[in-house]
Amino acid sequence: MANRTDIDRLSIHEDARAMLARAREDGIDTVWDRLAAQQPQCGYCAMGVSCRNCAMGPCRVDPFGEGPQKGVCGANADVIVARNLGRSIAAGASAHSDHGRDILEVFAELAAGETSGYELRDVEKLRALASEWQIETEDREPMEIARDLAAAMMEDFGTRKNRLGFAGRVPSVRTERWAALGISPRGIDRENVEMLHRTHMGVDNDYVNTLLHGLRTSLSDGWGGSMIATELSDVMFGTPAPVASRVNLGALRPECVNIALHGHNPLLSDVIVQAAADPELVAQARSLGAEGINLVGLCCTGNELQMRQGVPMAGNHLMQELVLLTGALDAMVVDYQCIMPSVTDVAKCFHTVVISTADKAKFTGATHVSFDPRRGLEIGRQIIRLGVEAYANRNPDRVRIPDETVEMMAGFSVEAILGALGGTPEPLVEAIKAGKIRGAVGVVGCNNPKIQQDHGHVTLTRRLIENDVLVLVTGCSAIANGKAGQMMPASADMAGPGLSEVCKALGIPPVLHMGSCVDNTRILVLAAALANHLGVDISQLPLAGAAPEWYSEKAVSIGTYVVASGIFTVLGIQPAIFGSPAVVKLLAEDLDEVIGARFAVEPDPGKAAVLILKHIEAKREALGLDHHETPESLATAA
Ligand code: XCC
Ligand code: SF4
Repeated sequence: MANRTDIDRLSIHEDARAMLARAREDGIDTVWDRLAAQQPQCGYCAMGVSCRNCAMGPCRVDPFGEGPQKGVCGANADVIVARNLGRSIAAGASAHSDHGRDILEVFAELAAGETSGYELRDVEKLRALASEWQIETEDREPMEIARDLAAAMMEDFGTRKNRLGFAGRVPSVRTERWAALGISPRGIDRENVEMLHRTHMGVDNDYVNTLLHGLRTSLSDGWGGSMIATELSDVMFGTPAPVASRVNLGALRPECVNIALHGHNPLLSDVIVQAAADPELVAQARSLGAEGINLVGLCCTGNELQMRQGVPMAGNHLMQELVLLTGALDAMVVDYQCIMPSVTDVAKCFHTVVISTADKAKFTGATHVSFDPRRGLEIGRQIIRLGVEAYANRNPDRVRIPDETVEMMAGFSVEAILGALGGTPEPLVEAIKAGKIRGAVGVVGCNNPKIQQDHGHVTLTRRLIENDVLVLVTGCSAIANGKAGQMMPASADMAGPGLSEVCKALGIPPVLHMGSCVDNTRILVLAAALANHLGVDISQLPLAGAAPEWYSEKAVSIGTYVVASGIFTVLGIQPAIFGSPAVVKLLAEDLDEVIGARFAVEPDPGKAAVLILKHIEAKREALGLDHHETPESLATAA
């Protein structure tokens, strides 16, 4: 087995450490061992200067200027780095948008009356979306409206309108800027396909042009595919409202059948929640000696369920192997994205069944139950039954559940936030103007074993709220902050005096859970609403984004659409671009002039907080609001 570093350095959390110790005892490999086994990782790839886009290659450019400076085709470091980054954006945007399409297809089938287990839970939102999409709503049945809305949204994927249906949400200054740069997204599928085309050998050989299209590709995700995923999920599964829930491995219950729902798409997991309440299945679990059926979430499927139904959360990305090591998980049900192929290997060391459900995401060693929305409930029951049967094989002597759970609050959709504010953004705007809240920052994204698990998320968030910055979280960052106890109304005590006062008056936490990774669109919608309310561009607002521990291509797409939407974004992990100083300069400096925002990279979360606070104060100054001098380093209260 590979060398292990000291366990405490791998995660900030006790539950993770306890399971890492068990993995060591039992000789079970985890993501950290495999990272160690990969050292040293390829320096060319890390700098983005390797290319295998064609069979004249693979090629690499020597970033130190001694070896070759061009690939066989003649591509230099700038072209190679830009092409690689462009493909990453397209892969991430495709993942989100294909998730959006899957939701849309089931929504269309629901509207056609062909599904089982689905309903229109938020008809008010359906009507609002339909009017936004210019669909007649008066005197019409919800199902009829849904049919037309589905058809209109389908158009956005393979559109010939050359405009996205949600484009009306974007402040006009921003749409004009996009148009001037030639990066207005025309269609969801189109931009991704065009990126693959452009990055084929011998097409787009101008790195600036490639990267501008990268912005457009990401916008087709943020204002297109992901936004459709979020909005239709709300219509079908309910728009989230504040809900109390719990988090960490203690969410598993030794006396119950434990089933984890892992991945990103709520289509099946929502039905599984319904199926788990089936009295017949509960009786079956009891007949085997269990007290009941306990569902827990992982990653973003977990976020979707926690936001809407308060389902407790077992953990984020780096917990997916460790949850198996409790010996108490009977089934792990997976849909797609961020599910490590290793889960079936770890599951084999225990009695746990891994059940894959998406035909596009199969796993060797898993039991596949093909998802079909027409038989949703029946399939949901079948999956729960597999979990109950696996419980019979559990060895109680091997069960080790490490921790008491921590309480957290979820469910802050834009609707819920505006609701807490009394229906308009005005009180938030006033609090920002008065300086009680300096600004707002989206801290989002993944875990990456290159960073101590959750240290980046938790530390950056803490420094920001201490300095009166409201933090909005999604994805794995939400779970990290929940586990750290920063997401209850009482956590207002951790915040600076201004933010604390506002949170206490409203009864909200200083760190608001806005959902899954596709739900980063909720942050865009909120930012656009604030900008529109003030009659300014998004880029003028005291906002920022951060992805302190990102790993995935989806995170690359998210970071890019956030910047392209006018929001400064700090990454905690270096993207593979440093082999091209020109690309770095473009993304970290020149973009500011053309798009009003740029990227920065800062692995130290304390320093990242300083960068962000300086940015926020500069935006405040430009808006004519009071502004502070930000110290070069922040006192650390925690
Ligand atoms: Fe995946 Fe969404 Fe990243 Fe977490 S945050 S590791 S993408 S689960 Ni989106
Ligand atoms: Fe090499 Fe060019 Fe082919 Fe890439 S596209 S592998 S740089 S020849």
